[in-house]
Amino acid sequence: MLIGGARNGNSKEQYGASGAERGRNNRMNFDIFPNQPFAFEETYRRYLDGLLANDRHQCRVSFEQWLESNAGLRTLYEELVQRSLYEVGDLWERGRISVATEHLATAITESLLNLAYPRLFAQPRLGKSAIVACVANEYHQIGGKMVADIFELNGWRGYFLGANTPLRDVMELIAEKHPDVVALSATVPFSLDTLISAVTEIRAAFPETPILVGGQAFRWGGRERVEGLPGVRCLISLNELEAWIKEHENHV
Ligand code: B12
Repeated sequence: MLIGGARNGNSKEQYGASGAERGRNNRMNFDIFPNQPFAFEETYRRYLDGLLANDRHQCRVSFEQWLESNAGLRTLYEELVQRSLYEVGDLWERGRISVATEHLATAITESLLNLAYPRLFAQPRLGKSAIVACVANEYHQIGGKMVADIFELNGWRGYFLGANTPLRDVMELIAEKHPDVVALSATVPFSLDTLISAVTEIRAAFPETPILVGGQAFRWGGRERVEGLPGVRCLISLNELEAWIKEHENHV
């Protein structure tokens, strides 16, 4: 289905497996819910169909059903939201859907993420906080928002600054809030240089504050550029992030 106006994408060679393939590879093993009658795969398919048909209502129904299944917010984020957007990106890259449909899919997704909001604060507050930002000129913000939400879900305060945040503003907020960690998100590979200079400057000004970096930019290489930097951890998934949070929740 080509609805028209598909943009030119980058070549497949540049980043290996297609979004759809990555989606399949990343798919959770639904056998971990042997007693659950909930049909995750069908729900995902209906959700994706809704996104591609610009049908917010259909998406909302599937999203709410998944939310009510109690499979957990991380699963909803990774297996419904992330997987469907990777598929949308893949279809766009192959010229199968228009820019308009891709933008609508993003807008629908962002509006539905708010439905998860009441779930974020079930845990007692731990008195810890994280500042989460997408680096300057990085306009992909959904992954970063999920990162901030995972902090909230685990009892931390997650200050999310959104897309394209100037470093100066991140630094000012760090000075004001004294967070326990700073997390930076980068999606497009050309954000990596900005990310690395941001990390270097934050580290110089706040040497005691750990820094997490992550996002799709690292799918295409670049981990080696950050892993040697003092106080910096590169985490790829929300699962790795939750493990990091658990490890640090008792640190003073
Ligand atoms: C929506 C979208 C946009 C929207 C973003 C709007 C918004 N509100 O966010 C807009 C239209 C702005 C956009 C623009 C562009 N886009 Co775009 N976009 C997408 C799309 C379809 C979805 C992005 C998304 O939200 N994914 C879902 C989230 C949940 O996944 P995620 O970001 O990976 O985050 C997860 C993890 O990575 C992790 N994570 C993320 N950050 C962090 C940080 C930490 C610390 C941790 C622990 C974890 C973590 O947590 C999340 C949950 O698991 C993707 C397709 C794709 N594969 O993602 C293309 C995609 C990313 N875009 C792409 C491109 C090329 C562009 C443009 C360059 C296009 C152009 N020519 O203008 C511009 C670049 C703009 C810029 N300067 O940033 C390519 C990038 C490929 C590449 N190698 O460069 C993709 C992959 C599409 C494709 N298949 O070709 N895009």
